[in-house]
Amino acid sequence: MSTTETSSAPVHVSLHEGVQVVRIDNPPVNAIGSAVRQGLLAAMAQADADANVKAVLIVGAGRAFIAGADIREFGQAPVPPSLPEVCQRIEACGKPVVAAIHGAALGGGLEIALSAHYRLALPGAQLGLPEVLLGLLPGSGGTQRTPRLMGVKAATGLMLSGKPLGAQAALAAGLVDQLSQGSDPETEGLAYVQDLLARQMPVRPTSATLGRLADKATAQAELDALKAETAKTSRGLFSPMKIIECVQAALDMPFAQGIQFERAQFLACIDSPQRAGLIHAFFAEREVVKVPEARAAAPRPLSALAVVGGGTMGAGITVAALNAGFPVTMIERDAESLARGRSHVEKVYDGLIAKGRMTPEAKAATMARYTGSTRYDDVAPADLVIEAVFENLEVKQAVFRELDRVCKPGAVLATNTSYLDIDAIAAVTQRPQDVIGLHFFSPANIMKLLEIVVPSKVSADAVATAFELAKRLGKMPVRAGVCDGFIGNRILAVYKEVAEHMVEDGASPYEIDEAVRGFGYPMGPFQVTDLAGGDIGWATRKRRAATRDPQARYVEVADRICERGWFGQKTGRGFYLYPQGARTGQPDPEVLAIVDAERARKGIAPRRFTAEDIMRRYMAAMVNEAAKVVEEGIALRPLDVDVTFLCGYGFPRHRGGPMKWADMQGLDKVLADIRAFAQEDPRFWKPAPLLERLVAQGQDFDSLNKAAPAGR
Ligand code: 3H9
Repeated sequence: MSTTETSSAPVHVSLHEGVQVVRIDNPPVNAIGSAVRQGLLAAMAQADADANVKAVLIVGAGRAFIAGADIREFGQAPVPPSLPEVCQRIEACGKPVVAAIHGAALGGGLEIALSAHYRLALPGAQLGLPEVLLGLLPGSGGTQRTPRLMGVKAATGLMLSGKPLGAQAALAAGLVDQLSQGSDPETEGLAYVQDLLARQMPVRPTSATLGRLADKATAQAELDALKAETAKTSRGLFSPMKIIECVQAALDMPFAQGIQFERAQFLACIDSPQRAGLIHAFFAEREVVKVPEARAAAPRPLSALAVVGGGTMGAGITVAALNAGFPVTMIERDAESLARGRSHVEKVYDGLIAKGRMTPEAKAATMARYTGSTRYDDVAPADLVIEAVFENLEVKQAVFRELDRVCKPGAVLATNTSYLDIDAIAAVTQRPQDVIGLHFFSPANIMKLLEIVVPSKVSADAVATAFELAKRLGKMPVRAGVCDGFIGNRILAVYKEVAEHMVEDGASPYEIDEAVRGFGYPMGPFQVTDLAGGDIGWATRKRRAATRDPQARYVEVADRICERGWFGQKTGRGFYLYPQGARTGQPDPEVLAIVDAERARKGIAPRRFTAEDIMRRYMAAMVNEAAKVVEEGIALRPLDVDVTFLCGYGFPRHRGGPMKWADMQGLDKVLADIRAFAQEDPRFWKPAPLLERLVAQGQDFDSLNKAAPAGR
């Protein structure tokens, strides 16, 4: 029974039979902003001062315990008290403090729970330290308390992976003391506190014991192994090694000193550009779904899907849809093609079974949702149809005429195209309001990005349905306007071109790939060409040859390579050599000879490019085209470009995306580079008017993210 209630939102305090309940109520996820910190400090002072209080229970209101520090505050002037101070104060309370955890207890949220003396987890609790994903480390005692509670290996694993543990796993790991079955954290927590009081359980600060660090030799050996592994796997990331250093401090230093060390490392992470990039990525991925159409209209019903085409893309899309629980009808033109389509789908599941990641029973249950057909009429029940046939306008138009004939009214008709004019596809139907582009990336069952391409006549609820589909498929949707290549491939074409210019001017493809990897990409552009197959780009170049500006610079190195039948990995050589089916290529002297011959033919005297020279040109080309894409409204905001490149093109996440990268460089610097490069080739290097305008106004791309787009 509550006797007193002090409500200083967002922290509410009430007394229940000697137990002071401290309820954090800061929707949506109880992030710890300054008001929460102040409220918690006051609540702990009250608990110590009030003789009626025998114990304290901390709970979260709504769907989570606490999702962590308020990320929006990072990078701004700190407002006291700090979270480490609050955690110290909780642990220093003279009466037993208990945390009852439901939903997310992440980052600083878990650190609050770890500062309590006892922890109870409810079903569905998620306990984790995901700071590393934001370029940070647990900065409120997490690096010092988790090793004491869980041991070095498990604690460091929790911090380096950022992956949360469920209630049961957290209990097994020593992170919580007790599980309960109920759903209300306050009721469950109160029962647990009363039980602790009845058993006269004492105040139990984690900082007062060495816990699982007591066996120092074992702990050090575990940490040494993790350190060696992290040095190899952290690929230029700043915070993973800092986490290791903090755990070392937990081993070497008394608790209070360890906390000071942790604080210094945390602040170093806060100051790092990686933190800025990763936090930008976090918010960009949440903003990107906020598009005018999804706000204006509700999605249409979405329960049955159909996919036209059983090739690589069609099969990948089918797998993605089956995995999401949809029944899927695959349409192919004849029995043989259909059998091939089905086998493409089954191959994915058989691969998983071979790796022990799926059971044959699970495959059978998934395939039970699959239906194959050679008759268009069988798509009639589908709420959404995705066409994934050959990338050719006439072929796709023919499919859409059929779909228009057979689909039920209100079905969304989507085309999976990378380049084609979706307005021209919609125009062959009587229902252009239902026609949309869904550009999946290969392999479609794996790649996160989904460009939702919005032609001129599509209705808002069809767009909202596409966003709903992306959510159900677990994809990251980005809204794109219609143009050649949409957001991603249009920009890619331009920076790929600059890479080719640099090859002709003196950099080898290998130097370029190395510079791009050094920047943080998993692969360079020529490795990607070899992986995708050089013939694909070659076909596009041949198709466009007639319409290419004869004055524009055109590098023929890739054509010379393709003319020899060297299409990359699948043919054993491309820009690289792949002896005996090797997956990693070796530099090929014959390719360098081709490059030399092309330079000689054009009378180009090669010059040296450093990795920095390469990246400045590569990024300037990317950012300049991206600015044009934003200005033309092809991308709604700069953040949409960032998400496209982070989720679909391997752009290093810690750099936040190309637009964030440009902001962090300074747009004036990027523009100065573009103007300098324009001295050599003014046709290629035309500064984007948006970039010029932002520089003139002293603004950055992020200022456009903050300005609400139309309809918001
Ligand atoms: C930390 O704790 C540092 C400490 O160690 C040391 C400090 C000294 N802050 O994801 P959702 C917003 S670092 C501010 O769509 P879900 C989010 O932007 C932090 N805002 O929901 C969104 O806003 P909007 C360590 C936050 O159900 C809304 O909440 N913690 C925060 O799919 C809903 O989010 C983390 O890294 C935050 N901490 O997933 C956890 N968290 O509605 C980060 C969320 O305006 N959070 N928002 O778009 C998550 O992983 C997920 O949000 C969570 C819920 C799993 C909690």
